[in-house]
Amino acid sequence: MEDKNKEKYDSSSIQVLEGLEAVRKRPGMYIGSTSERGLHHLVWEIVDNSIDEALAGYADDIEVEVGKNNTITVKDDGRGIPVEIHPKTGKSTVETIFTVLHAGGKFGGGGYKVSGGLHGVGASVVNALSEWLEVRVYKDGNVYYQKFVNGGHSVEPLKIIDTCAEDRTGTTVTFKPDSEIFTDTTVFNFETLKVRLRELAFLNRGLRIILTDHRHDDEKIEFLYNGGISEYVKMLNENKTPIQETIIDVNGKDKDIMLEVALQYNSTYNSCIYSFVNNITTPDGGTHEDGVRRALTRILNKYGTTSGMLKTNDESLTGDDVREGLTMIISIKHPNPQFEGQTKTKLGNSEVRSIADRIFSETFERFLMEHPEEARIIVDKAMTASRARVAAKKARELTRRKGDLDITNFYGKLSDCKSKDASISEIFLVEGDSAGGSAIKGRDSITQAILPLRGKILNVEKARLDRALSNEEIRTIITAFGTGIGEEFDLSKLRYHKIIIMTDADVDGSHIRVLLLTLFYRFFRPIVEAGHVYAAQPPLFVIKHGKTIKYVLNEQERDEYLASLSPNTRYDIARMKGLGEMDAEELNETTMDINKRILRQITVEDAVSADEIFSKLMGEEVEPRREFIEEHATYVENLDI
Ligand code: TTJ
Repeated sequence: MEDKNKEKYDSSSIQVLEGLEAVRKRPGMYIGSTSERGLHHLVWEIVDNSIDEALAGYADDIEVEVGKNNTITVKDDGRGIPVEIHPKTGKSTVETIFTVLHAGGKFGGGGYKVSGGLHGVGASVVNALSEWLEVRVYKDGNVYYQKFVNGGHSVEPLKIIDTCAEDRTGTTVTFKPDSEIFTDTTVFNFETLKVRLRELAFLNRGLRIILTDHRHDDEKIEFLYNGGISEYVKMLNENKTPIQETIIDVNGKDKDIMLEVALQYNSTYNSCIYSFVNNITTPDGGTHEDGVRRALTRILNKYGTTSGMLKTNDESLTGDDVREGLTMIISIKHPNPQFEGQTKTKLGNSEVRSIADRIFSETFERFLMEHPEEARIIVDKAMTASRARVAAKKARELTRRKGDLDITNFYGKLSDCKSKDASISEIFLVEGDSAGGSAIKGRDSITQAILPLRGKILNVEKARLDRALSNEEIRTIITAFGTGIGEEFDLSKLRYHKIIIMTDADVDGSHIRVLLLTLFYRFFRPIVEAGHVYAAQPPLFVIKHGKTIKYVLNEQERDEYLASLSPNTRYDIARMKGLGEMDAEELNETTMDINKRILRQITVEDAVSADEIFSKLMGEEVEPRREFIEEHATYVENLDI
């Protein structure tokens, strides 16, 4: 009897090993690659089984441990893999799962399987690619045990090796990846494990996942998020400034399909949307993401219109408009997901689109109705994005159209340089007509172009960026640069490699600088990044000393210069009132002459600060704006002193 069983066991083992040998021959087919990524894939394959048990409602805790020797142990408190003989293989279900290819799902008890793309190939693939693997199942007061070596060869059948508490259940698997397969590395990356396990905890509200690294002082991290994906959004917005208090949380179900969405707007201009299907990330989106995006745009337009914020003449908000500053997680659980595309990372099930749309729009619309203050902030943000988009389009059209009128106007304003060599050409953006006049007289006309900006027109205190873009002066700037704007932007067409902002060192000058930097940051960022933007540094004081005239940039220089003079030879110090006060010679001498002037190169950080300041300055209320300007006057001054 015993012998006969053993024979049967051996013959079916041979077939099984042929299957596992195929995995070892072409591991890439099963786990994508044998690089570090493939190595970690083994962990996900095993963890997915425990997650499935948790999703089915039978496990609460999952532990992942990295052993000193780069082994991995995954432990759960679920029902434990069935230990009975499986009718199809004549072996225990445990052994079947670890040795028969694609056996995973078939032995499950229904529910949502983590499967799709490369995932879900199962525990047998991990076994095939391991030097050794041990499994322990705890149930009925027994500890069942089986060990496999050299790519899935069982040492002996599943057997009871110990007793345990009657009520203890669960599965524990330990494996050591085979260094003959993973030739790049067999070292696990703690950060990689941490990020994905944390993500799994976010995606599965209430699930506790503990990660321990025995290689490094037994470092231990526990992930448990009762708030689920809304805690994920909170983390993603941690280093940003949310513009609304609430993290909007949507939860709904349609037949077997469950949808969860969490979102919150922040003050940036980017959107950060992550979507998942059965815990698997779908970087190419798909029908779940389409449905939610569509609903978001539609509902915000509807709310904008009914609340009266969007006027009949206003353009509708586009998808891009409503996604500016949006952080959003979309997670669906689907019993039968169909993945599309080259990399199988896009959800294809067409019924999901309308289900996601309906569930999301119902809750989101109710949220807006019940939180009018937050609704106003969101719609307002999207409307600002919309205006900027419309203005950018207008500006694009303007720079594209070489209409006669514009050109006449253009050359009326710009005193261009004679050189056509951009690398030696400079353009000075000069505050005020009178300083502009002096600059034109004092320049080197071969290499220096002058564009006077009229302070009054440019008074940015009230000008929002979109209105600023319809401003003549700014349109002239855009035309002068020659690069185009937005999608048509081409840095190689830049006509001047130095763009020099020349404004007074006072509050008005600061305003103009802030507006210009914001404009550059939003519409010509590569110009800033490439280091083409500079601030001129006009002197703040003039000191007359006998026949000598000395210009100094700031108080410190003034004091140092004065200290260098003998006390009885000091006389006549004057504070420069502004650029307009200097004649052509003075302006050339102090601010423009390449051999004498000091320029400050504007960095992206300067432009970012300017953008932040500008955003604050955009507010409708006059008083807070004034306060802000006064409060930050020194800072704004520091921008180029
Ligand atoms: C399947 O349905 C019947 C009761 O047991 C269910 C089951 O297999 N649960 C289960 C499997 N819990 N945990 C696992 C599991 C855990 C690890 C770490 C590895 C594998 C391959 C399975």
